Amino acid sequence: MPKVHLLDYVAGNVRSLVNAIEKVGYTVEWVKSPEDVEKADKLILPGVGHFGHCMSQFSSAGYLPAIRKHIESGKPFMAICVGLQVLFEGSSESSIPGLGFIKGKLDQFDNNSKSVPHIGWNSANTAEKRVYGLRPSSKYYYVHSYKVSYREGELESQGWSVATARYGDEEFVGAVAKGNILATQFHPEKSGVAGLRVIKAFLDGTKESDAHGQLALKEGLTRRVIACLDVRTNDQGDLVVTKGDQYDVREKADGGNVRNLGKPVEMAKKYYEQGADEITFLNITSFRDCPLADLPMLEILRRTSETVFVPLTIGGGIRDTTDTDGTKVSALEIATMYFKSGADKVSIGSDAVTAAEEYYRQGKQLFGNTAIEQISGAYGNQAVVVSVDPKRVYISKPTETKHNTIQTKYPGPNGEQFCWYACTVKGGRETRDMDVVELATAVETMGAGEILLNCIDKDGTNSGFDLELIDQVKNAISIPVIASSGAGNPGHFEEVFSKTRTDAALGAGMFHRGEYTVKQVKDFLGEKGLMVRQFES
Ligand code: 1PR
Repeated sequence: MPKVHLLDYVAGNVRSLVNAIEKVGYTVEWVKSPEDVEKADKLILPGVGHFGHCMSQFSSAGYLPAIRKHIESGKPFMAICVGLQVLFEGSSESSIPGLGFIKGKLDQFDNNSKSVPHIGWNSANTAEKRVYGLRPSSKYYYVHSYKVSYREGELESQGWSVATARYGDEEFVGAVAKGNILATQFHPEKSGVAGLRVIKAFLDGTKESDAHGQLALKEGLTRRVIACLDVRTNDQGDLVVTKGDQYDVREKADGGNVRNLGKPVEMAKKYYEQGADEITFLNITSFRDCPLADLPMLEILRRTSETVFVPLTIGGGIRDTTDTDGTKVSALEIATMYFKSGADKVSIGSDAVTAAEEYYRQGKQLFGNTAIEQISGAYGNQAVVVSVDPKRVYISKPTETKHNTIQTKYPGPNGEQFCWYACTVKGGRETRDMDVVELATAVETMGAGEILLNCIDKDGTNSGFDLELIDQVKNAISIPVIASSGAGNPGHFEEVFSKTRTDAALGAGMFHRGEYTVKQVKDFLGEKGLMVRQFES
């Protein structure tokens, strides 16, 4: 198989990139030193995290002259995400200058009217030009807070072909190509078949793509639909996908066995092929075991990332811990194991609540030592999701509590008109004196990039999402929110997208029980005029 060289300098999920390269018929050779760069014919520079961190790692390892030489020699060069960013002169994210191959600087997305980071599937529109397999009708997976604003003619006058995307009222650069260089702000290795096509075109040297698909351009970020797999070991010792009713995963009859809905890897692949925009695995009983002994979840990620080319999130047990032999293991080390196995994001549940409690106890001070801060510091905010498990506490009037309350359309058992959402830990087993707004704002400050907003009252009820909860959290923070719990039919997805400002919506039981497919949800959203990405085969 022909070879491609991959620069091994960054932390993050390079496994998916390797899998994607192998999928299109190439093998990967790692570049481990500046001398190795000279051996490369085709070189790929992956990038995650922080602009300055990325540049300083390059320069301290002595890579800068070797990369310059490679690019100037005219040999094929591809850069991804922060890899694209460092080709520019600089970024407002850092005072460290970029490589300066392309004139211009990056700045942050405006978060006044939209969530930042920009996470999800957006266009890479090349107008009439045909560039490296990019199609105007396709969608690609982006995750970033900083962007190169697009100003018509500016990059073109330097000889670049430009693909653009639009987020709210901001138009930005999705990809650029010139001569031997292709750089994408999106992650082609996470962009399904559309992304694999771009990687293949680059590796095959097909700079001009086919005419296929030069049809309808649908610019903008799509509505993200996520399939979630709650995973645990059942009483027979097998790792299975399960699903609770308000977090109770045991059958009412059948001897109270753990509900077994299928095998994690197979089900993830099925949802990918139905068009799921992301897959989330939650290891729901991780608090009982030592996570390091929990190797099956690593294996699940490894195997899933071989066939599933959309982002994978893993949750459960991400916290500082002690291994069975007494060795201390940090949350960052556990997250690193997951990233190396194919995860793009980790989701933190109970530990985030503990960290937020400490944050308030210390008078809203950050010490940099929480799992959220450590992991987002090393891998970027976009890699850290906080999973929240709130449940309603009803009250007659807001003055009965110090917490952030809402007036609810759905009164409590004694006709209470108000409620607040109490945070829980250990899968809802313990309730804490902290409300969901306090938790969400604290973790946003610590560096979480996204909130997975479950709701114990709604979980498994098939009665629709808790729109009041989603509104309350969306109004408090500017990072993206994933609505979760209660989805029972495609109409519930339409409702949550049209009645709230949620950034994504997640379903579990309705997919696992085979009542609806992800495709049916997306078709329905499309019929209702909401933009979605469809699976390309
Ligand atoms: O606390 O960091 O170890 O993480 C544990 C993780 O496991 C948390 O993300 C927590 O939400 C999750 N978890 C723990 N126990 C359960 C349980 O069900 N007994 N599952 C559990 C949470 C919620 C969603 C679910 C949606 C949609 N599951 O993931 O899939 O509610 O369901 P639906 O569409 O069928 O209504 P830590």
